[in-house]
Amino acid sequence: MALPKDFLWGGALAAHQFEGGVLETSKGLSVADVMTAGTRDTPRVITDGVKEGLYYPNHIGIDFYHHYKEDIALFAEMGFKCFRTSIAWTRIFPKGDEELPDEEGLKFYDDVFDELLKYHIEPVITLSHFEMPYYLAKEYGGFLNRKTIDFFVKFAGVCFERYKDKVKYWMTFNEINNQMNYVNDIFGWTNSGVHFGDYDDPEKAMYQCGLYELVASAKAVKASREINPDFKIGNMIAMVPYYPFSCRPSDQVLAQQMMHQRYFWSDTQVRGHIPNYALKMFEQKGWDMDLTEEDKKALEEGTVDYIGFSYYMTNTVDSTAFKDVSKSNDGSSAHSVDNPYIKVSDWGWGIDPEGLRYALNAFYERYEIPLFIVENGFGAIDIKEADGSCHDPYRIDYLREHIKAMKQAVEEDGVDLMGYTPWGCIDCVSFTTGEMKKRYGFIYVDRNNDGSGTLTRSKKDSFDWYKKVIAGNGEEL
Ligand code: P53
Repeated sequence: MALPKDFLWGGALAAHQFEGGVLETSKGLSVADVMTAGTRDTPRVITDGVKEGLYYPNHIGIDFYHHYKEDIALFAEMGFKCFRTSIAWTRIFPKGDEELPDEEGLKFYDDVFDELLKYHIEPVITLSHFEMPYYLAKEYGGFLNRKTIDFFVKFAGVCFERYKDKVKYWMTFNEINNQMNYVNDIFGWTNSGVHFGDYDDPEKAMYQCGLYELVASAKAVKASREINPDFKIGNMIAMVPYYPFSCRPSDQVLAQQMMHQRYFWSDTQVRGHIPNYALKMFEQKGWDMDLTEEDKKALEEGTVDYIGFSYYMTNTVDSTAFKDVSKSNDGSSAHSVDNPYIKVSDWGWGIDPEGLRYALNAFYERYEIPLFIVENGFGAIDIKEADGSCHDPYRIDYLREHIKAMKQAVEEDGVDLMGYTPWGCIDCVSFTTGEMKKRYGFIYVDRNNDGSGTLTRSKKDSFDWYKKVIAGNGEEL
């Protein structure tokens, strides 16, 4: 028993977290470019434009913009079969509503994809990974404005056309379900360019954005097939399964209901219509949502080929508990409690490898379409020694256990899995905190929270370990 021969081993990143090349290029500002750095306990601040004197870690990232050849050579050395990244929307349409795309931005991705293909590394591309144009957020109200559907579909179409012979694997919106936590401002901002708290009914605003984004996603899927029928195009869900805290029936029902926070999105994107539990909820709340007959037709015509998902942790819910989630970034809810059976990372994210087998089965039982684990990983504080080495056995342990669980799902449970791309394969800026010290990479980057450091790259112990894992197609862990 083994993984398929063509299993896509690789690594994942997102443009805004590692590219840099923000201020000195033709790139426009994205919603991520106006976010300052925070910590586990201090939220990142979203500023009104870029303010003098404040520090924005994404402006430099790890400067992949100028280091891409060196970085891709290191990915190739590990034996990557694929590399997942995003196309920064603002390199292609700096403001978002332009008539014509920007050639300098388009050329940058031609260069990156050519460099990957030189080593036979397949690009796996997310179209929108928390980096929509700031201008669209500010001037149009982001995805709460129906016009943004067309801006996105146009951007997607330009990418499909330009890169149709270089990129086969695509995803529409990264972790489209994050905004379900509409009380923590960064999720609505990065998913949709909206501050939900500004609206009388933030939950309704969130669902309206969600509907428009689902329509935009479906229209992009349909357009992609017309451009190249060989494309494989998926959605992307942050899969943080909810476990019931106990066998108390109300905990079971609660966990089942809460899973709608994940499934609302995948149900629509895989089945091509809004699930009945959501329609019933809109009706019960008395919400008159804007979803036309034409939109419904678009949803039906734009179902995805596969489900891409991130898996970092599970979350446990107790029907008798209640907590404030306005600062939580761990997929938790008002009913979340500690799970006594699992440990947590330094950032409070639960470490639950078996949960990955659970997540794979949950998706596969429900939809029976191919799955792709496009993020998984361990954010930790790493120490680079004086001799340049970095010993990260905790990361190797984390990944080994998750790969074992993934193999069980494939080899014993029959899940159809396309590949595995651990998150932040080279250190990058943390999304939720904006820190550099929350590191995920196999490759260490000398850059610190305050922006100091030489940007030099070096291999961690996990580099050689992962190289061996790929070479043995997951048999040598
Ligand atoms: P950082 C919550 C739960 C699962 C995945 O996060 C999540 C989140 C936060 O939304 O996000 C993904 O860097 C996201 C990446 C991000 C990665 O998790 O805060 O797709 O952009 O970097 C890790 O440790």
